[in-house]
Amino acid sequence: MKSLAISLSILSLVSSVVAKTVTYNFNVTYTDANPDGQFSRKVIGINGQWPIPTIDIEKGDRVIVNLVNSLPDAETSLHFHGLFQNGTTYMDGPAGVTQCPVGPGQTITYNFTVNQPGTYWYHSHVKGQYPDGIRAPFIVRDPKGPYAGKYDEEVVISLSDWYHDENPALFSKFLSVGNPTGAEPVPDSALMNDTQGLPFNVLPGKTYMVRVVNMAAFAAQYFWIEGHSMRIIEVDGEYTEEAEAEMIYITAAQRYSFLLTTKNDTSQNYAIVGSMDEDLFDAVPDGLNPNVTGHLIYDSSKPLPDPEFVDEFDPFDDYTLVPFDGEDIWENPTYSFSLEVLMDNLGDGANYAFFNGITYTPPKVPTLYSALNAGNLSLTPEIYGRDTNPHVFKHNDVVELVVNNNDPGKHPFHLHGHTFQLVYRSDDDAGLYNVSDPSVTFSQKPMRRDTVLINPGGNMVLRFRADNPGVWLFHCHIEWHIQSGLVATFIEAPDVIQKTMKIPADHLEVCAGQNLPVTGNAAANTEDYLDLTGQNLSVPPLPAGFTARGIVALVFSVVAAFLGVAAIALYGSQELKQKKP
Ligand SMILES: *[C@@H]1O[C@H](CO)[C@@H](O)[C@H](O)[C@H]1NC(C)=O
Ligand SMILES: *[C@@H]1O[C@H](CO)[C@@H](O)[C@H](O)[C@H]1NC(C)=O
Ligand SMILES: *[C@@H]1O[C@H](CO)[C@@H](O)[C@H](O)[C@H]1NC(C)=O
Ligand SMILES: *[C@@H]1O[C@H](CO)[C@@H](O)[C@H](O)[C@H]1NC(C)=O
Ligand SMILES: *[C@@H]1O[C@H](CO)[C@@H](O)[C@H](O)[C@H]1NC(C)=O
Ligand SMILES: *[C@@H]1O[C@H](CO)[C@@H](O)[C@H](O)[C@H]1NC(C)=O
Ligand SMILES: *[C@@H]1O[C@H](CO)[C@@H](O)[C@H](O)[C@H]1NC(C)=O
Ligand SMILES: *[C@@H]1O[C@H](CO)[C@@H](O)[C@H](O)[C@H]1NC(C)=O
Ligand SMILES: *[C@@H]1O[C@H](CO)[C@@H](O)[C@H](O)[C@H]1NC(C)=O
Ligand SMILES: [Cu+2]
Repeated sequence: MKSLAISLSILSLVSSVVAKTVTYNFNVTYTDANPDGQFSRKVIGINGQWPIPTIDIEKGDRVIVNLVNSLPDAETSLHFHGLFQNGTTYMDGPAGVTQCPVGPGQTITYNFTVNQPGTYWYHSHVKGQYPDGIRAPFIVRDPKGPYAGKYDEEVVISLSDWYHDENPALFSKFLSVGNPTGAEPVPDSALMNDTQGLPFNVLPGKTYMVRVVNMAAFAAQYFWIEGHSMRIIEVDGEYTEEAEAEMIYITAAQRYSFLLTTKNDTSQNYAIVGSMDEDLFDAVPDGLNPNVTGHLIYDSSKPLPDPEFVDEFDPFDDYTLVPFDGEDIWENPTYSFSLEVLMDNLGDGANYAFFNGITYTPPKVPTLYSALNAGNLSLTPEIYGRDTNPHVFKHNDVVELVVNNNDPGKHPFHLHGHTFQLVYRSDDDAGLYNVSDPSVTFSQKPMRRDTVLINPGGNMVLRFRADNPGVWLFHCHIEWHIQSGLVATFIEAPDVIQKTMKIPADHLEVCAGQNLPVTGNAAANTEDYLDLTGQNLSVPPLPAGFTARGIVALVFSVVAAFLGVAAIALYGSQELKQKKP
C-alpha cells in the first residue's frame, strides 16, 4: 500500500514536470501551391509555407499560438477542432461566436491547455476560408494511453478535397440566384497529406498507429489499404474497443486512428486509396478523378501498384463502435429538442440551409460576449438574436438532440466543446424520428465522437452533458452548408461563464480595432437586452406562392435577356440535370 502511494505521488510529480508550454508563432500570409500537380494557385499559408504546420503536442501541454493576420484583404481566426476548451470557451475560434474576426494586420493569442489525447485538426473559422489552405492536423500524443506499447510508431495521414478556384469566387457563384438548386461546387481533386502519390515507408513485422484526419471542405472519402486490415482504436479523440475494418468512410472533419501491422514479407508494395464519395456531388464533372493513391512501401526497388478496382463500397459502420471506457448511455435527458434540416430558397433566389426554418446569420456582438454582459437575461435565448438559432442549457443538463434530415443529402454534423453519444441513427429515408416506433432501439454503450454523418432523409439522436460552460456551435461541416446557414448556437451555463471567465484583453482589442461592439445583445443594444431592434436577419423569404421551380424559371428569363433563346436551352438543360430528384 505504502509503496503504491509513493509511486503514485512520484508519477503525478513526473507528469506535472513533463507538461510543457508549446509556442507557435503563426504569420498568416498568401503563398502559392500546386498539391495535385495540375494547377498552381494562391493559398493561405503560415510563415510563407504551405502545407501549414502540424501541431504536435503531448496530453497536458499548454499551447500558445501567437497569430498575426498578414492577409491584406481577409479576416481570419483559428478553431482547434475537437478540443473541449474546458474553461477557455473564448479560445474556441469561431468569429462572431466566441471572438471577433481578426482583421488584416491584427494579432491575437490563443492560449489553452489540452487534457484530451487523440487526433484533432485546426482550421480557420471565418466564412468558408479553410479550403483555401489554412487547415492542418493537431495531434495530442498519449504515452500513458490504453494502447501505448501496442505499436512501434505513430504516423499521421491527412485527407482532403482540393479546389483550383479560391473560396470567395466559388462561394459567390454557389449562394446566388444563378444556382437556385444549391448545387455545391465539386472539388477538382482529392489529396493525401496534401499531395498525390504519398510514399509511406514501412518496416516488416511492425505495428503502426495511423492517424487519419479528413480536412475536406466537402467530400467524405472511402479509405483502405490493399492487402491490410485496420484495427480502429480511436475516433475523434475518443478511444474505442479495437474494431477491425477493411475500409472506413471518413466525412469532412472526422478522424480515425487504427493499428496497422505490417507483413513479414517485403516482396511487394501496396496501394493506399482514398476515394471521394461521389453521391455528395449533384453532378460529376467529366474527367473528375475522385481517387487519391499513396503507397505502403516495403521495398522501394519494387513497383508501386495501381489500385485494384473496387465495384462496391462497403465501409465499416461507426455506429457499431464501443467506447473504450465502456460508458453507458446517459439516461433521463433534462433538455430535449430537435433540429429539422431543410434546404430552400429565400427571396434573393439563392438556396439556403435551415435548422427549424432558420438560416444562421451572425449577430453584431459575438454570442459569448453577449452572454457575459447580459446579467440574468443570459438564460433567455431571445437576446442572442433570432437567426443565430440560440438554445440555452443549464449547467449539467443531459441534453438530447434529435436531428431530422428532411434533405436527400448526407451531412456531417459537428458539435464544438463536446463529444456526444450517437445513441440512434436511422437508415436512409426513414423520415422523422418517432420515439414510439418499436423498431427504434438505442445503443446502450453508444460511441462518442464530435462529428457524425446523418443519412439522407434519415434521423439521429445525440446525447451529451452540458458540463462545459461556454458558447458552442453545432453545424454541418460541409463548408458550403455552414456558409448557407446550417448552424445553431448552444449557450451552455452562461451564469457559470459570468462567474468564472474573463475575455483576454488582446481579444477585446481585435474588436476595438475594427469598431466592433463587445457588449449588448445580438443587436448590440446595451440598454434593453430584450430589444432586438436592428439585429442582423437573414434574407427575407420568397413572396408567398413563389417556389424553387419559379426561381429556376426566373433565372432562365434573366439569362434569356442576356444570351437569347439558344443559350437558355443549353443552360436550362444543364441546371435541370443537376437538380436532385
Ligand atoms: C509576416 O509575413 C509578411 C510577408 O512575408 C512580412 O512582411 C511580415 O513582416 C511578417 N510579419 C511578422 C510579424 O513576422
Ligand atoms: C497563458 O495563460 C496562462 C494561464 O492563464 C497565463 O499564466 C499565461 O501568462 C498565458 N500566456 C500567454 C503568453 O498569454
Ligand atoms: C504526413 O504529413 C505529416 C505532417 O507533415 C507527417 O508528420 C507524416 O509523417 C506524413 N505521413 C506520411 C505517411 O508520410
Ligand atoms: C512475422 O514474424 C513473426 C516472428 O517470426 C511472427 O511472430 C509473426 O506472426 C509474423 N507475422 C505475420 C503477419 O506472419
Ligand atoms: C476510383 O476508384 C474506384 C474504386 O476502385 C473506381 O471504381 C473508379 O473507377 C476509380 N476512378 C478513377 C477515375 O480511377
Ligand atoms: C451584421 O451586422 C454588422 C454590423 O452592422 C454588419 O457589419 C454585418 O455585415 C452584418 N452581417 C450580416 C450577415 O448581416
Ligand atoms: C434579474 O435581475 C433583476 C435585477 O438585477 C431583477 O429585478 C429580476 O427579477 C431578475 N430576473 C430574473 C428572471 O431573475
Ligand atoms: C410512431 O410510431 C407509432 C408506433 O408504431 C405509430 O402508431 C405512430 O403512428 C407513429 N407516428 C408517426 C407520426 O408516424
Ligand atoms: C470540464 O471540466 C469539469 C471539471 O472542471 C468536468 O466536470 C467536465 O466534465 C469537463 N467537461 C468536458 C466536456 O470536458
Ligand atoms: Cu451539410
